[in-house]
Amino acid sequence: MAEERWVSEVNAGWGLTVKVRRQLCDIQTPFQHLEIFETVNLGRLLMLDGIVQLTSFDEFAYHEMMADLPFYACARVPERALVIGGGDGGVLRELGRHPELKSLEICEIDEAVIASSREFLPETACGFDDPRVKIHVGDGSAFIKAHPGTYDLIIVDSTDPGGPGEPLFGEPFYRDMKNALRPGGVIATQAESYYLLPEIAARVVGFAGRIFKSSGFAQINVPTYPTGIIGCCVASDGTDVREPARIPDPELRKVLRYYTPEIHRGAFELPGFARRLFGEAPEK
Ligand code: SPD
Repeated sequence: MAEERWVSEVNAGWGLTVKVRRQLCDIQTPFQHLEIFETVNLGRLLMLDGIVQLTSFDEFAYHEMMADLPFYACARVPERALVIGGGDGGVLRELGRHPELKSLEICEIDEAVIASSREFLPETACGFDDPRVKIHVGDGSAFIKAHPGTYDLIIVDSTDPGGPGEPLFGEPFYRDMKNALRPGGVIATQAESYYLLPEIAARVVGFAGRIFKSSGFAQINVPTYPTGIIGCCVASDGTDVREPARIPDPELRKVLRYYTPEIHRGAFELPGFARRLFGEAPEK
């Protein structure tokens, strides 16, 4: 009988451990350690530098919310979307459900994430098969500076700070994203867990609050991220991001597994301590 193996993400004093059957990929790229496993109960698992990026079991929750919170918050129908990071293709797959989008660009720093995801995570990486997708390999923070006034949606599907995603957690990058939006455009960024990394969550929510007219932290339930939740910071100058401006049509509602207009509104409703962390008014 094959020997049982368990792999763990150890992060900020927490551990999240998953039983795996075999390792499919184990490479050191120029940027990070990339591993893909076949798990016993959760499908495939992608780790970068020992941090869980996705499992087949629950990646839909994160990817639908990262794509559809900004898509439906955008007051005018978005036509041009940019994903920064997101080399597994999951956010692209979700954006691809929207025929209204005329172009889907991605700027991913690590080509190996795209190649390995296409090879070992086809159900997620199918996002790359959409003919509207244009791939740029490079540094997202430099890319955004070079494209003022270009995008209706900018979605930052980054790793945690400390690795190649570090510049994506700085205030200058948030200002550059604002400049890269078309009027009324919306950004959505990976904003960490208020339980696991509260300082980082508060930092990005603070940038967004200072730079954009409307912003908020939306929580997403993802059981295979330590603490079981992760945040999406949504911000815009053109709309109240907490309120969907449009809703999915009935056919799409049957396909989506996590996003609903009710979840859109509800995701911004936070527990009292998190509201205080983010400087929101305390409960009356
Ligand atoms: N703490 C882990 C955060 C990972 C966010 N990126 C996930 C990539 C999935 N497309």
